[in-house]
Amino acid sequence: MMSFLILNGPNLNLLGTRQPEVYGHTTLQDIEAMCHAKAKDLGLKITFEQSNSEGALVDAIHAARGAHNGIILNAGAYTHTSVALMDAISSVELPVVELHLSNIHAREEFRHRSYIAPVALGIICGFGAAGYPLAIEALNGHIAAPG
Ligand code: CA2
Repeated sequence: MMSFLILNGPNLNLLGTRQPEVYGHTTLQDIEAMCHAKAKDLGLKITFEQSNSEGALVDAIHAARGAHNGIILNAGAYTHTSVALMDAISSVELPVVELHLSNIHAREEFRHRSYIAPVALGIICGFGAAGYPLAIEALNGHIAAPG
């Protein structure tokens, strides 16, 4: 069975509890349930993780090699700063979908830069929590019919 790692970065554990005007009312637990429902529909297995620590995210990306067929990554603020995450993605040679709840290009200038984008298969942003099932579909479609 195909298996995807859905990896969430810093502060995303706070979703639904603060700044609902930016990030909505949906909690990360709600999003995890949405992802499991979509995975069941498509006959996939998913592992859903969150960490506030850059090193733990690097470790999770390394561990995905041989364990998962692809990664969906919302790296949070590390998206805009982390050469370490970019290098980890390059090293594992797995397809990675970069995901954001908000449209990072419609926000502050410092969010326009992504260290993940150059090593990602594609990017989904601006669709809120609905972006997660969209990313699962996109990754599944890419692996079924690459190119
Ligand atoms: O839009 C996204 O998904 C982001 O990855 C979210 C990050 C932000 O730094 C990126 O630029 C875009 C921030 C996640 C913080 O989530 C919070 C949730 C509730 C309250 C405060 C922060």
